[in-house]
Amino acid sequence: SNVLPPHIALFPSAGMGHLTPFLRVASVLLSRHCTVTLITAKPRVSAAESSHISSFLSQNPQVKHVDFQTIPFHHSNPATTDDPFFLQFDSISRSVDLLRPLLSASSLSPPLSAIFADLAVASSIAPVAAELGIPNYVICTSSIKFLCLAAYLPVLVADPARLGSNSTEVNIPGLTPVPISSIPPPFKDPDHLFTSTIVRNAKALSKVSGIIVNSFDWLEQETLAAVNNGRVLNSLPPVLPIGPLRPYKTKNDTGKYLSWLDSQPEESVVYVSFGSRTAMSRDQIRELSKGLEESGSRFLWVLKTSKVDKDDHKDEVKDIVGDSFIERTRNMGVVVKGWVSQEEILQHPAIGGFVNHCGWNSVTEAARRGVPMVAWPQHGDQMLNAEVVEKAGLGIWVKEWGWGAEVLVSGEEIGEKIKRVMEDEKLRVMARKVGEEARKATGLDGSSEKVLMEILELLEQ
Ligand code: BUP
Repeated sequence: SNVLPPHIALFPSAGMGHLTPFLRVASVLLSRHCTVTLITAKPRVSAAESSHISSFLSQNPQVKHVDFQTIPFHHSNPATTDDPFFLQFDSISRSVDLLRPLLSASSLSPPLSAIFADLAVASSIAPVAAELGIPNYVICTSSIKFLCLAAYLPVLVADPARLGSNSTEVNIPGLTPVPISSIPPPFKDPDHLFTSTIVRNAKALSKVSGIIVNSFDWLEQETLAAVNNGRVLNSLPPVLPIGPLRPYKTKNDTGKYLSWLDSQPEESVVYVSFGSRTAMSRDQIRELSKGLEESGSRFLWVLKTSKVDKDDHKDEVKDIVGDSFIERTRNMGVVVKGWVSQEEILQHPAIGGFVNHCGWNSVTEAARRGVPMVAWPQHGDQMLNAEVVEKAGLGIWVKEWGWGAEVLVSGEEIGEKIKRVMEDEKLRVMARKVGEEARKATGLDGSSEKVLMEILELLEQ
């Protein structure tokens, strides 16, 4: 027969944690000969998003690009957040009507076989896709565990006592109870923009053809089985794990830290980063620097002092951590500011441990290499992700450290945990096993590879 590979439109929302997995999916689809249209919203929140979109498009000139201007955020109620990423989720959702003409069969050739849209914009794109007669999938950029909480959130907010101060845990059918302390704090306020965004989009999930996730069967086996057996909510479409997604090819990184890594012994360096959206307090930065020094380990530390990278130019590294720290640790570590190639760093043989906030992309990158982590959730979905990390044996999570901004963790404790992750052979072996399972999942006949093939076969034209 005369089948054509599908033409798929990818529609990420704001932030590198969302854009990155979408570009990875784009690159997988291109390698399977699909036609890809990338939908992006202007203005972009961070400089990193702008530069990654441009370089991806220039490296993959066959990708069609639909760039649309969003209507600026306007809320009639007093704003419940000033987080620019949450505000942008909302602006994008409110502007999706502008996409209708751009996605119709008369504008895109060949016509679209499917739209893969971010969970944060699912409810707004669903009616557009339905009207145009295009199958609609959601890509969830977090863990399956968090997806389940998000899907069930409409039920929880309808009964405020369940997330109230008297509850100790939250019961979601089919899942092990979630401690109330792990629930993203905004979820306790139904009016918070993050909560209302998730609730609105969760309600649209029953209308989509499937929910694609950057996870793999082995990593979240019980959760995946529960959700796909209809135990969480029987209205949910299939959850389709195709991860851990491989990085896409980028320009060669020329960061000096890579040549420094080249000269370090195998598995001797702890890599420290808290993702693209966490601004750590100066006090916590000071304790972290003590911890690194006390651990006695070599380190590569990516420092961030503002939520959006555009605001992050003011202080130099030495102004933040102090000249004397740099001097004392001259032979032990490197502190950098600005964007690094995290995937490349995590794949480097010199890296032996990872102190991280458990943004889901970071977790999947650590899983691919089997690098043991110190999980230190900062906000949002990260405690649920940390639970996955702990359960899989990919690392340790000190629950008493709480949410990043709420507890000041001492240098001594940090040092102790880093030492453990770098020296505990049992942890290393368990993390390595995660790496093996990750490679199996995406290899020939692997669970994720099979799911991907099934999706593509369904969408062939
Ligand atoms: Br910062 C930084 N280099 O310097 P997460 C991040 N990354 O490659 P987040 C770099 O961005 P959300 C840097 O490898 C990962 O793929 C990193 O996503 C990459 O966390 C991505 O780990 C960051 O999910 O996003 O940024 O907090 O809050 O949406 O989870």
